[in-house]
Amino acid sequence: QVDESKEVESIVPSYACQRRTTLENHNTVFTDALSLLAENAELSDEDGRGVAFRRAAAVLKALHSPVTDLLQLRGLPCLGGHSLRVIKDVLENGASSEVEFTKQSERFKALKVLTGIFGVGAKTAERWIREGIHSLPQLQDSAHTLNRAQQAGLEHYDDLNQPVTKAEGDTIGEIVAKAVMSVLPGAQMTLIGGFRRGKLTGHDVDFLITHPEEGREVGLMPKVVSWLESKGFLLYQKTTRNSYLESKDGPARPSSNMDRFERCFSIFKLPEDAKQGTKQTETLTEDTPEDTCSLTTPSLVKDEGSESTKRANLKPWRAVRVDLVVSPISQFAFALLGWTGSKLFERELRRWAGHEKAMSLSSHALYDNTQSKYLRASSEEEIFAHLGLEYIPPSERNA
Ligand code: DCP
Ligand code: MG
Repeated sequence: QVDESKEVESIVPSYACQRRTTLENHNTVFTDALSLLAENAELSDEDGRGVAFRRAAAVLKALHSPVTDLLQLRGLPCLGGHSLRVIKDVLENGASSEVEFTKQSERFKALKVLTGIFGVGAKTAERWIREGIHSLPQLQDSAHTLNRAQQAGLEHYDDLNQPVTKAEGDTIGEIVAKAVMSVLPGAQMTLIGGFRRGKLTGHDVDFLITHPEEGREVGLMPKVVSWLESKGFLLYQKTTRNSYLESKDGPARPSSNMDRFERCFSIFKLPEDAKQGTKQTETLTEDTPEDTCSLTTPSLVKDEGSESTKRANLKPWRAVRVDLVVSPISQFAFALLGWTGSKLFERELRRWAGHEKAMSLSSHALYDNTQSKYLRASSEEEIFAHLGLEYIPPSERNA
């Protein structure tokens, strides 16, 4: 029996970054349940519990067949008592009573609605709920002043809560690529996040921009943003600076060199016609959709993101969350690995590095604490090799 469990464990190693997890999930009934409990824990400021559920779900995602009996789970890592109870409940009753209870709870529903607003995190939602705010109309009627991000989030609530398709992501990619090439010929842009892992939909579109010549990327982000803004493609943007500067003899710490812009959180205005195909994008890129602004219906939130409301809007564009990241070429491989995800895969990579290799991994660098030095890499493959891990391609990082 000992041998048997050893065998199972060798099939499913305990760190998600040691496993190949494709999008083909044979156990969605269990992973959906565990993910919902993870989400509820994260929204309730219980990150430890959240991670435990995420890890359990990830183990089931890595299995090659559906679980039909608890005995099949013997020897598998990361399945704690709580997760096993949930799985057992689903096996025996078709659903988990805890999950059903959570889904129905006013608190969870309110947390979901409020954190569904771009710019609203769990803490803010929690504060509002304590004041009796459970819905968007209640929030609008309240005296709360929303920040710029939250205002934009509220205004585009329905669009931003509708999944982004790969086709929409590709169209946005063409527009961003055009912006990048216009302001810095020779710069390179890569699709990152869920779409790089092969997902068909996502909550946003993520891009990484660099230039093969170190330093040429400095100042690039504001130029890209200005270009997009001048063409009317941005409904909202917030650019944050890169505060990272590698020091020769110590771990990464924030620098005073604040002239490298690094990240832009934006809400893109994607013309409907552009979604049809790539042909029309060209025209739309030249021809700003500025004049269509007036068709925005600010009443979206007041009631009812119902289908009929959406149809009645007839606005010829939709809002899409887009994240842009600029990295110097020397950090590109780390940025690429760090921004491809999944979130759990990233977390597990960093945990592996720290706990198993005495290294610190970030989206900027890999530091070896034993040798007291940074380990360079110009590809993801090299980083996996530094970490003593078998290379896992993006499509198999869907933990
Ligand atoms: N990321 C991270 N830590 C953060 C933000 C992002 O590790 N604080 C990484 C992991 C994510 C990737 O960046 O996979 C992109 O972030 P998203 O939130 O966009 O996640 P995905 O693209 O994976 O999911 P979705 O398809 O829903 O956009
Ligand atoms: Mg994403």
